[in-house]
Amino acid sequence: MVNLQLSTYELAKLSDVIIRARRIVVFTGAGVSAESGIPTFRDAQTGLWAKFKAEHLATANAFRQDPALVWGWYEWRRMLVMQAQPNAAHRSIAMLASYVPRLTVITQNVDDLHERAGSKDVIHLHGSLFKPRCFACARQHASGVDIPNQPDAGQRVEPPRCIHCNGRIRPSVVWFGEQLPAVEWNAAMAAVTRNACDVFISIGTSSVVYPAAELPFEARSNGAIVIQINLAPTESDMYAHYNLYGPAGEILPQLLNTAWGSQDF
Ligand code: BV8
Ligand code: ZN
Repeated sequence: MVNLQLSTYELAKLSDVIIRARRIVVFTGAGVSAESGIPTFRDAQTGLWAKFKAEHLATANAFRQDPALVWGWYEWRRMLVMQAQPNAAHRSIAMLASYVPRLTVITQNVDDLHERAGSKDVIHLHGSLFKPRCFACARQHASGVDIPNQPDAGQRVEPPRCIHCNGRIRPSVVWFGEQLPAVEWNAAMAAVTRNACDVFISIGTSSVVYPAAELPFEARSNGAIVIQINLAPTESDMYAHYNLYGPAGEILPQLLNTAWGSQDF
């Protein structure tokens, strides 16, 4: 049992808020996949990338300058995800859908662990590792389901070429300086504004990347009770009514089991 750092009274109050909620939004970042063995975005990069900051690799310019370096990094990450399993946090989020009338899952992550845990209609604000497309003509590329050729951390891998225009294939993620996909962003904002959300649970994000990091603030200003579950304090602490510090794979199941008096999560 992990210490939820709440008094008995606070835990009872929070449990009541959760079980009364009709519309819950769960918003996740890289920390929700950490217990599946996926390095978080700002953890020190390993191998060749140790001397790079993720922010500098996750850009169109980095890809233009050195496509093999960037494509190798994404193939290494895709391989890690394909070898990983969803963890207790992903599974609890998927299970939560059968406990509330409306659950919306919004993620900044480019992995598919929410889907593999059973979550449906996940809103990916920053794209996916699994739908590569042509950098030149934007047509989708067939691959993305093959096992990468086992790139080691730091291996450069030449990106494949587009069969239509011979342009280089890129990951279908949103790089820094690129617009978020309008459909996904509008769906995320619709889920937290105009009093659409009773409870907003932010899990495993440092809340430094915009505009995604606006969501906890939007939810709170639209009347939601905001719960943050994170290993450490973040930029969103001030927007949360409850800050629960610790591993998501322990905190979230315990919080939901306490709320529903169950052992299902
Ligand atoms: C854009 C995909 C318009 C690629 C990513 C204000 C408004 C608009 C834009 C900006 C703005 N200010 C600055 C900007 C620019 C920029 C930005 O936000 N920069 C930051 C660095 C300041 N934003 C953009 O460029 C966005 N585009 O706004 O378009 C525009 C257009 C042109 C010019 C200007 C504006 C695009 C942003 C999307 C970038 N792409 N990912 C890829 O994945 O490779 S973002 C990247 O960061 C990942 O998606 C990641 O998910 C995301 C956020 O990081 P986190 O998920 O929070 O991960 P992190 O490692 O930081 O934290 C993990 C947390 O988990 C930690 O707190 C840790 O303590 C915790 N944790 C760890 N283990 C556990 C745990 N918690 C619980 N349990 C555990 N076990
Ligand atoms: Zn093309």
